[in-house]
Amino acid sequence: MEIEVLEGVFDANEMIAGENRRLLDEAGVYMINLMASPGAGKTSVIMRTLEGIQGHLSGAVIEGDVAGKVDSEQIAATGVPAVQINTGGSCHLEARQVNGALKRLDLEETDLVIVENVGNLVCPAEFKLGEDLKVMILSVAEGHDKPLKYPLMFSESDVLIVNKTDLIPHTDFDMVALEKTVLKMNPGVVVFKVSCRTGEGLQEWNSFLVKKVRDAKQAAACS
Ligand SMILES: Nc1nc2c(ncn2[C@@H]2O[C@H](COP(=O)(O)OP(=O)(O)O)[C@@H](O)[C@H]2O)c(=O)[nH]1
Ligand SMILES: [Mg+2]
Repeated sequence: MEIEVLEGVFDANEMIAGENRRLLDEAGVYMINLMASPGAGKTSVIMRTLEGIQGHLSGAVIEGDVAGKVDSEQIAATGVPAVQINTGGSCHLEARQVNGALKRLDLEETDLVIVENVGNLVCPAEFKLGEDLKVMILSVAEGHDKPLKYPLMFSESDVLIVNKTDLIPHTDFDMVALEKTVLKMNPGVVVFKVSCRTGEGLQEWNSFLVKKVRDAKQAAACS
């Protein structure tokens, strides 16, 4: 009998990410992997997105944090199903942890799963979860030079949400420079400029997401 040797942690993770993909496809669920630094506004964007998709899609959230359950409690208080994963020190979510969380959700009743990854601009980009869409958030207070320092996440993401645009007048954030740098490393990236404080730009993001989920459902129905 031939024994397959997995090439370390990434191969093993990718195999389970594939299993997650099968679970999601079977139930017709779309999943986004939301990544950003701590405090960039991941939970705020999720709350605003859940508001925006109400009446169109049914959402569920998987929360990844090193410790605590503050974010999942905030989501669950709105009535949306939320599962908390504590990584116990690890700086990213792995497919195996998301697999456990997916099995605790009623996927047949869900259109969209939003995964809030652990706050970090490095490690989450390296671990596939079985997601349809990689979305990253950069908040303006972090500075427009971040793509040059964390190129993997900016080049791997399908969508970049620039959050906290309400703070631009108080910073030296240069949106033109940011877009120029990001589009050079990732020409296909879709950029949304939003403020969870004022609501600016969120409708565009929500409409884009609803369309993505519907298009995926339609493509699955035709195949
Ligand atoms: N001014 C401003 N503050 C924001 C915005 N979005 C989030 N925040 C604040 O930023 C902090 C961190 O947000 P949170 O969503 O918890 O970030 P996370 O750690 O990435 O999940 C909170 O105090 C939010 O109220 C925004 O668009 N503008
Ligand atoms: Mg959070």
